[in-house]
Amino acid sequence: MSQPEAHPSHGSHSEPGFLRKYVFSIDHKIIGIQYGYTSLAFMLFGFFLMGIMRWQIAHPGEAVPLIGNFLQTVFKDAAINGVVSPDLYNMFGAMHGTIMVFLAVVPVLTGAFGNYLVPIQVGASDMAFPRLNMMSYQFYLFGGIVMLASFFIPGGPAQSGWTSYPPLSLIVPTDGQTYWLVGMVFIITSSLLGSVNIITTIVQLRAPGMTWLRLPFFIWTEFVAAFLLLLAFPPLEAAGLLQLVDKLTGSSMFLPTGLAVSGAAAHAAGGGSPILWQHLFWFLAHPEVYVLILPAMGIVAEIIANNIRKPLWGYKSMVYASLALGFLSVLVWAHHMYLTGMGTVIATFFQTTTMMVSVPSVIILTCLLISLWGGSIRFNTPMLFALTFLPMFAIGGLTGLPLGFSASDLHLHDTYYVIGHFHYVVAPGTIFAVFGGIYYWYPKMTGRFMNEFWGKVHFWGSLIFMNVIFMPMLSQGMAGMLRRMSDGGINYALSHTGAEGSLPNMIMEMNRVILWGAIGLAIVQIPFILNVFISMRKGVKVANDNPWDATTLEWQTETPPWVYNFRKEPVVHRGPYEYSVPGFSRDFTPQTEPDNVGAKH
Ligand code: HEM
Ligand SMILES: [Cu+2]
Repeated sequence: MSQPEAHPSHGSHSEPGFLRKYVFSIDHKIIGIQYGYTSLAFMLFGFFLMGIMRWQIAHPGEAVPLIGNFLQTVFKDAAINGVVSPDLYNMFGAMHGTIMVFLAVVPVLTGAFGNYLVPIQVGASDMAFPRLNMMSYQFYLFGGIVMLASFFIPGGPAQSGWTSYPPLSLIVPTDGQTYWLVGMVFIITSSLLGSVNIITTIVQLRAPGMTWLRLPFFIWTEFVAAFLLLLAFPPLEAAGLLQLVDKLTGSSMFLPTGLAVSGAAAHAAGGGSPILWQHLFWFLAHPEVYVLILPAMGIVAEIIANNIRKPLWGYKSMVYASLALGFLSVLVWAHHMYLTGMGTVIATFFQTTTMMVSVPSVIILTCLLISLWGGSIRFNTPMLFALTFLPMFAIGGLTGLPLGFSASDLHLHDTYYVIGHFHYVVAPGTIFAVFGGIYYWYPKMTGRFMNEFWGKVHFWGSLIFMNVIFMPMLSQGMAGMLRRMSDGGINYALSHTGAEGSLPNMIMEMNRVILWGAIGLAIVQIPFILNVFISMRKGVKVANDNPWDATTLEWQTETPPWVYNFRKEPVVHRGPYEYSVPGFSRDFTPQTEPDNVGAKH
């Protein structure tokens, strides 16, 4: 992607070489773009793993078409004749989840969008600690490479779910889990470095006049997300290191006394607590879901504000709601653990906090919805993605409520209903926000628009196929289909035919429908990928630096932005969304515009 060209008038130092400029860059925009490419590549890879799993579920025991031989070459006994074995299914399942959450969606939101936009939107020339920023990307990349390398070791990668629950994770007799833990330690370290940078930049480097309540909503969401990462990741890092010690030295932080594996006593000292791991894992992983959703909401808010041409309704409520969301989200983690036998008192506490955390999400969603009222809406591609985020996220949030009550969760836990629930929030929810954001900021990064026609093909296709994939999962889960079964439940269904709780044919047939949905979704990503690359050369050129007639600071500098963002430090005079302000000649008033300029006489 294009990069900020050093302006000839800027000093006399020589142009940095290729390595300095693109590989070891300390420019937050280049680092953001590095994060962007890397995380989208991981997303594609995670998607590919999912595709193979969905084939196996829809056609259990049949060789994977086209790449069966390749799978056999890499995974040998785990893919004899190109058929996905239960072990391989577990590997792909664990790595799909890990890659999507830790290497794709979180990095794209905080690493790519966060890096590219936070300094420009607050009016700074770079992040507070540019070298740390580079290091953060490199740790992330290294963690990702370790994860990828584990595919090629004997025995293959980790296979105990993205949650890595002991004892299972510790008794699988391969090194995949060790790689997973080492990779996670690097990824977590990278996140911590990144969040320190984002927080410091927002606190310290705001341009003159950029008061807290003049910050774009996206900045608030990045701010809260960075705090969540900073507070919630260290316990998982510690837990990961402890699990690594268990794995390598045979200690038993997480292995209970008297553990038997396949009828024989396990080699473990005992005395450890598997439940402790679950607590430490979810203490991060629940806040982590808000690390995904908050910046997604921020992106959606920026796009909506720009395309309704009027101020966001309830900006301040949204800011306070995002702070409340951040605070409450660290108090709900054990709603993933109702089945551990925690007792009614603790369950009641976590049910209550879980219901409370949905309130601020609803506030944000409601504000965005009300904002649409009476706007003269522009239905361009970014806006279509942003608008669709609202109902898709709402489905995700609403389906979370029955999971939040322990009485109903006992039935739904570990079924496809949970899979349906969280994919609605992360896939047509968060990932739609990511797509919208790419279409929206692309002209700033490259000076050209992405193609609208193909953008709309991408949008409609993704919307339809996402729902074809995830809607049936909610029904399957309610019918009792469990998650993480490599045959999609067919053996279970056959062994219970006609019995109470068996899986009817229609529910099983949905596996094939979902496979077609996944194939469709893959196909409609092709125009998107081509659009990103072809538009860089062939896209319609922007007529000026502010092609969407936007108000926030990134649009008030040149395109693509200069290496230090602004030639002259911007001075901020107003809030972020002053659209259609009465008395002004244009329907947008940039944050940099002083009161007496632009006003009608
Ligand atoms: C109103 C809001 C929400 C409520 C009440 C809620 C509730 C829950 C509950 C209780 C579970 C555990 C279910 C079980 O395993 O039995 C769960 C799972 C999950 N939720 Fe949510 N949720 C909400 C929003 C979100 C959001 C915004 C995200 C992501 C952006 C999310 C992502 C997830 C994930 C990834 C899991 C499954 C993890 C796993 O077991 O692998 N949820 N949710
Ligand atoms: Cu949760």
